[in-house]
Amino acid sequence: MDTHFGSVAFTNAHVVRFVEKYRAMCEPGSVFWCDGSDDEKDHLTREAVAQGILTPLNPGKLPGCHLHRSNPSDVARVEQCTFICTPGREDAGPTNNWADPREMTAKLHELLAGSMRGRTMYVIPYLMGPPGAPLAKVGIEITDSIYVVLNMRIMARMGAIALKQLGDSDDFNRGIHSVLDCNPDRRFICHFPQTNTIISVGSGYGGNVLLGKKCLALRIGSWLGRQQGWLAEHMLILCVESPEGEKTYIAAAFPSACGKTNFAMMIPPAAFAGWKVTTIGDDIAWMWPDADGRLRAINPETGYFGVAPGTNLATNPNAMRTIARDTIYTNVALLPDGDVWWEGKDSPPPAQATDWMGRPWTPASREKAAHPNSRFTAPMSNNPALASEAEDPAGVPISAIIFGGRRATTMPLVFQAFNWTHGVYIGATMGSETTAAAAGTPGQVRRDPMAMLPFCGYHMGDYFNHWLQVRRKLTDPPRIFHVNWFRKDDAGVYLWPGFGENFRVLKWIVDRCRGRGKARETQVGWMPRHAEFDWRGLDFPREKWDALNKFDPAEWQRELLWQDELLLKLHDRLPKELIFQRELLISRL
Ligand code: GTP
Ligand code: SPV
Ligand code: MN
Repeated sequence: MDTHFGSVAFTNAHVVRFVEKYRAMCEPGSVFWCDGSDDEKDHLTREAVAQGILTPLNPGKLPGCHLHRSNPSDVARVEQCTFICTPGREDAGPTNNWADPREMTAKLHELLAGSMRGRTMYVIPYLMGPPGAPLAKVGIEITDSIYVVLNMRIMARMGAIALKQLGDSDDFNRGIHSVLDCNPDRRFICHFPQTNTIISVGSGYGGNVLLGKKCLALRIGSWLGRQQGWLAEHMLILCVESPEGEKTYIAAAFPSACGKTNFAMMIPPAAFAGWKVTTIGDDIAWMWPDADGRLRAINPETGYFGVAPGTNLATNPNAMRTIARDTIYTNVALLPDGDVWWEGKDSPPPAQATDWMGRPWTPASREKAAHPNSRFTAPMSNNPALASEAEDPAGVPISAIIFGGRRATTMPLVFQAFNWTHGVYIGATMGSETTAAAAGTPGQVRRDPMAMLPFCGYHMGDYFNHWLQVRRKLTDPPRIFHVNWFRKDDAGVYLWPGFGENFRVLKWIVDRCRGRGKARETQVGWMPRHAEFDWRGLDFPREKWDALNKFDPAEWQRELLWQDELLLKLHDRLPKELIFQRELLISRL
């Protein structure tokens, strides 16, 4: 039995053939062809509520919002279950899990056989990127999860708009997803770049199953980008507008749960009257050299799948407004009045709540009320600071690229690379503490090159080389910077206030790009002096600044040895430019 909601016809023969193949394999009770309409959303939302997948929240406080509780064993990306399936192991490189495409396909098809009996198979056509953008891409995701359908319609342009862009073409990403029985032992997220196919089984969590996001936009995207001369990056995109109306576009790569959404939505401190920051994207950037030799960027997504803990009216007021309606909350705590709560939402904690696993919770409880990786899914159109450029198929010209990690020691607040090659080295050797966004122990410093360690769909050495090659097509390359909001003092307290105050760093970066900002040359790059920062409205003592930017030779020595671990792993495909950069850094140190 088939359900077609609106009037959208699935006439593309390649799509029909693809769906029939998996209908025969998965044997669903019915097939639901999604058109992306509001009627369809209402119908599916009612169905999800009836099945207990979503809980409606207080309609007075949070209109159109719902809570979802995931399986407690399925709360984050699982890097150990994520595979790149290329004919040769070396094409995936030593930083990815690899599997033989034929063997993995056989194993997955066996798991999928009969997996949807008595259930509905949803067919989701979606478009990544504004319609008409040169890099815009169509995907068809088959899934047996209503939660996936309802999230996908927030995160991507779904339904008729995607089918229109596709026309009769065979050029679409084929995505197959089944939750199966949500058993971690049968959890595989597999990418087949040669056939532009993704198969994900055994999970219902965001990055594992919203296949347009990390799987297509980054892993397959980076693979396509290398072939076609563009970059698919784990980056936010924002616009800084001066009181005079001068606009500067900036992209920034911070690892998962290290501050992209917050930086992309920041509000400048009150003293910077007339300055504005607007959001183009909060997680993914597709960037290409344009005919004028500038790097242009689009955000392929339409929503924010953001970290809830730590989000509040002081840290991120734009996010709080964005998630006040039409939002799906996953694994947050529920209050008796149908409101939601998480650690760091506001103080004091509620007297009682239901925790993310559905158990009674009070402030005396030892465990957290919300999962540390609890998330909101909200449409970007809710964002009061959404940039009009977010829908522009021509994208925006990028003036600066910022890399940043979560580092309690060693790394200063901000420094600028001497040039593009040095900037690529800084991005390639970046380190950051692990977070709750991926399964595993949080708080361990690891190398996370360009925040792409879990997302690069091919050999990291080739990826660095691709970055160096892109430079050749740029006559006006973006300046490259490194930031760290997370340095701590000896008592473990953050030295930098962060959030909106990060605007001071942003303004220094804009001024550097515009040839106005001052800096001194250091061993690691160009750094601002205390006097060269715009401190209006903030008294930030000189001693604290010195601690924040302290250069510790012993720490840098350890840093270099850490970097070597990665560089050695990649040695047979490591561009020689990066080896020279390492030597230059050592001689400066
Ligand atoms: P992904 O969605 O996983 O890619 O994460 P993200 O990079 O978008 O990170 P996000 O902005 O959601 O921030 C993650 C966590 O870091 C949240 O708990 C934030 O409150 C916290 N955070 C963000 N910016 C800052 C900052 O400037 N200083 C401090 N101390 N914490 C921050
Ligand atoms: C990340 O982990 O970087 C995220 C969340 O943005 S997920 O979509 O799960 O990848
Ligand atoms: Mn991310």
